[in-house]
Amino acid sequence: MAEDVYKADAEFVSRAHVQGMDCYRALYRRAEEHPEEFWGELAEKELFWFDKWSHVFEWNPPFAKWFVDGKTNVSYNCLDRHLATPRKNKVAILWEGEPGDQRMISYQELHRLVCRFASVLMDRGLKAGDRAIIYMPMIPELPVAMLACARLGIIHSVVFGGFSAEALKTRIQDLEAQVVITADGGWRRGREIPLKKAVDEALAECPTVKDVIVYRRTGTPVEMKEGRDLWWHELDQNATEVCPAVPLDSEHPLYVLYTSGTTGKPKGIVHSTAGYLLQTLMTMKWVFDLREEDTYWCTADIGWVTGHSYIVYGPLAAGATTIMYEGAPDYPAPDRFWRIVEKYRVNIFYTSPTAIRSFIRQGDQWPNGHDLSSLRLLGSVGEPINPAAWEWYYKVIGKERCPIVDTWWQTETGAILISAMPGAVPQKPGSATLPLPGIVPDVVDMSGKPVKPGQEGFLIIRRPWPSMLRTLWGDPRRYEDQYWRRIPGVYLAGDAARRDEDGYFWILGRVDDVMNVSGHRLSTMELESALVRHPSVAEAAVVAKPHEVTGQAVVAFVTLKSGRWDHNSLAQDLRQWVAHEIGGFAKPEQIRFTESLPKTRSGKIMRRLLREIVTTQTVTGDVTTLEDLTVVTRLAAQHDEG
Ligand code: 7RM
Repeated sequence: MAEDVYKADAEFVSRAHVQGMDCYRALYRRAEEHPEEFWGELAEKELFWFDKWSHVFEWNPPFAKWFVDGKTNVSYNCLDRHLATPRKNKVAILWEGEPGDQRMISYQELHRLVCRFASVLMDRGLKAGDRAIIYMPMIPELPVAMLACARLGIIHSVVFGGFSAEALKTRIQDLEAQVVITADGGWRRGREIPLKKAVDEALAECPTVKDVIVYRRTGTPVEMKEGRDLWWHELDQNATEVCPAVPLDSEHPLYVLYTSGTTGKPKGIVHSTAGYLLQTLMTMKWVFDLREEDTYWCTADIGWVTGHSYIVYGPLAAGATTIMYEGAPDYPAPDRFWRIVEKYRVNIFYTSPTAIRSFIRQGDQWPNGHDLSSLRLLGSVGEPINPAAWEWYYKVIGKERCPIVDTWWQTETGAILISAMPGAVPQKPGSATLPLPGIVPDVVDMSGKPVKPGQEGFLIIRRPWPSMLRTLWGDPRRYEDQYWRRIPGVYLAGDAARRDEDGYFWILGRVDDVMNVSGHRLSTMELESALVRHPSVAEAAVVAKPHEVTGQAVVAFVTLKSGRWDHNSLAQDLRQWVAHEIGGFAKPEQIRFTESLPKTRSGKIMRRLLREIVTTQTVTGDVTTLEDLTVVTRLAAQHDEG
């Protein structure tokens, strides 16, 4: 089968960090044969250390330690060490608010802001090991808060601003946070997201929280609770600018990020200090081929892992200029992203397949109306990118000049693990291509045996890597069960994949009860348990159906408690309910009421059948259909698997 293969041109290759396949192979081989030397040399060369480690790594499966006994600090590496270099006055964060306001913050200035805020946190009695929840819009004070926490060793957990008060509450409770850092609100499509209001609602049942620090972004009046709520700008008046970074153990937890798993309860992914820092930094060079003069833009929200690793920690550790945009891609018009690319002469642009597909839908006139000639490299993340979207991205955005890096990774992996190095590895549309140095993935069957090229199987990683998750917050058992037990001794990613004759990886999507809508992870169980908490609902079964733009869309099958219900208004209520319980982004596209759900004799809902129904039967638009599933139920009973 002839496949399209794309290679970077000679000019790109001649200036790339890694030039040509031989270079890639040599690097990969060295990492595979001598992992300790490989990572040890990089850690020594690329990071600042207060105290050097005693050995590179320790592996007590499934628990890994990297750069054991070393002392470093992520905030120091992202800020202080640049101040003695020409980066001192380089723009670190280039920010644009949705209304069009703009800030350019140099490394020196960012350092100052971070020190001031860290001194505020210290004054409030917070110290290494304490926990902070950060619930903020996409404004510079969000990375300032993250870096201030990192400076003192306060473990932070950023909660995406699209999550509801309810979702925020469960995260605060699970983390037993002492402080919540938030803002009055943020802008999205011209409307205000009332963050402080959600915090007030969440905190009714969060006894551990002593302080709420509120940054004024929108200026809308908010209620301030006496003895609990404090204005950022008032605290800042007593801040000091001398607030040294605390030397922290390599393994000190940097942050916890909650992500959807296969149960109703989100998992708190715990990331470390040194290993995480090193691998996010290295991938900035290997994958994004970062140069000193680049303007780099990752369009993710910092509330997701992509924003943590590739807006904040990776780029700042690398001394990059990282763009941060507050609002929606289509506000005030569908060319907002291209306006930003043109205005700031963006060189590296990293976005999601969902965004690309929605650009395709809006029409080529929007990008074509702007000068995109500054772009040198394009990236994709979050979901499989279909070849048609890849080709469009390549032609219409990259003008057939820019390599595309399709980057496979997860909240759990911390950094990109499978991706082309653009000056070395030829790209095939739809494939994440080859593993990065130090990463040993494979595709295996249920028993852990590698499958033949071209065959579908489970994606696994054979060896630990520096930025891998260390555990699940408060639940080391679940960590072991989820990732290391089902196929003993290897990391189970939860994705299906195949590998072609050239060793290229093709990621096919999740194999567990995790859905991927617009690159956002959603759990089947989490949605179902939210739905059954509604007083009208008896049972709910949630499945994903393919969607042209968002990759997948949520369809909820619902059986009701006895009573008389108006299905149309109830469907609206239930969508609202999900927004309340989880967040607006999780609203099912369709709610289908049914008399019964197909089940096995042991009572397990057969989601596979429901998936078949939603993929094979075309249902137009947002209509709610009443459907009798008794036929399917009978069928299911015959094919009982339970
Ligand atoms: C970074 C991020 C992880 C899941 C993962 C995959 C899917 C991510 C790609 C991809 C195909 C890609 N973290 N995924 N990147 N699938 N090609 N390049 O997205 O934790 O939110 O999601 O996303 O299913 O398991 S995440």
